[in-house]
Amino acid sequence: MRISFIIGALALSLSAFAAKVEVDVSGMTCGMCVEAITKELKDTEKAENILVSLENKKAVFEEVKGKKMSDSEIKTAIKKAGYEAVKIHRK
Ligand SMILES: [Cu+2]
Repeated sequence: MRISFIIGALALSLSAFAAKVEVDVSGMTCGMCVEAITKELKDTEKAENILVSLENKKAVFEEVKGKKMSDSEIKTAIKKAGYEAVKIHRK
């Protein structure tokens, strides 16, 4: 009973620290761009809850628990889709 409490508390604290990443992306012009970037981020298997906004020119996502995504990995994924990650913010 005590152990399950500890595991529960641990899981809760881990999820509370899921790193949020916000990327300023240049070059997006339409919904296809949004789809291409979403796909490339998804394919890294390190990003979840991916939200790409054409209006805000941003890609926002959370790192998958236990997986770290470096700035260069983010830039590479965005570049693979055909766009540029101008700035990366982490929260
Ligand atoms: Cu497009």
